[in-house]
Amino acid sequence: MTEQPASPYTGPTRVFSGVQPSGALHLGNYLGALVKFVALQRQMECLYCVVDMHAITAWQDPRLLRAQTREIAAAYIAAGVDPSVATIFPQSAVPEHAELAWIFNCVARVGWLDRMTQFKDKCGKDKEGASVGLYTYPVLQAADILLYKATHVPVGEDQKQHLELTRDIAAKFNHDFDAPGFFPLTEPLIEGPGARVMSLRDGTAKMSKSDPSDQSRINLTDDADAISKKIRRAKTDPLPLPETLDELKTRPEADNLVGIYSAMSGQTKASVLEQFAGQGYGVFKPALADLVVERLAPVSSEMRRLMADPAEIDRVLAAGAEHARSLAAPILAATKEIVGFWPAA
Ligand code: AQP
Repeated sequence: MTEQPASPYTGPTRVFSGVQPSGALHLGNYLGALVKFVALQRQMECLYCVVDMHAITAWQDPRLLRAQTREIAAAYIAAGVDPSVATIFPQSAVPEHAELAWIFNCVARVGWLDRMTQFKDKCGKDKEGASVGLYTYPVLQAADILLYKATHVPVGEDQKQHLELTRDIAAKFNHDFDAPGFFPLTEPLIEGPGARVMSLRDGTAKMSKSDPSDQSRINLTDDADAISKKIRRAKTDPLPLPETLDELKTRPEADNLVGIYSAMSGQTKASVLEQFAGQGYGVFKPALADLVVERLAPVSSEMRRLMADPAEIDRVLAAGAEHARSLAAPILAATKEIVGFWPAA
């Protein structure tokens, strides 16, 4: 990939991130993305998108897609994103995303996309049957971010490689079109105890919406009983919890549960171990279940309340889209000017 010089970008700092409306949100999405969205909203200008154009890279029932988009917007607000402070909007309401993605399709190299591990993971053995959109998904993601010249992107660890590609596309565009500093070299914000939440059934696999087993994840819409049962049945080993972080390294399931406890309680993993070292899962799992229920119950009840008033969510999404478009349009127009395109009729 291209050598990346220090960015001469001097514009304002801005945050962009998104979640796909492709199924119920889980604890990984909550800790990897939503909690960070809330923490950042008063530090920088924030745009939080519901990326429905990404969702259709895999089949989505058109009768359900708008409701799914509303549900993600409701999850943002229920988690604490304030729509009067941060901009919440659906990606497909801002057509400039697709237009910039085309330009970036002509900047990104096939060799770069061939290295994207998420594409390989998602299409598995059926590469021939995967959509072209799934393959070029990281290019659209770069367009989502750079359409607003976003300088920071809060995401889970699984998105690290895509963010590196966004930086490569920005650097190559700036270089090829002799426009130093036109696009920023965006910084991913990944750090944090919830950056990689693993499946409850397999401590080596990411907690994921597309895992066929619902027992593998805690959904934001699960009630207290479902959460407790899933944690009680979570795969573990027969040993008590250890005293040191080193001893967790070879115990992925124990490490994951300790990590979830740490992220949900705001303590370090070391202090969680201090509290529970020597205890078996008969003690630790109920304590973890109580903590997760206590943290998620207000989020899921607020989500239910918001979903009962779709008109209000639609108002938030429409106002957000209008604002997002007002930021995107001049950046796309300047990009087209640099490329040598005709201005819009
Ligand atoms: N397990 C996870 N731990 C921490 N963060 C995670 N994220 C996803 N899974 C975890 C973060 O959630 C944000 C939104 O993700 P997305 O909706 O774009 O979908 P995804 O990354 O493809 O993850 P999913 O939810 O697991 O869906 P599938 O099953 O389709 O892969 C991102 O910031 C992501 O990093």
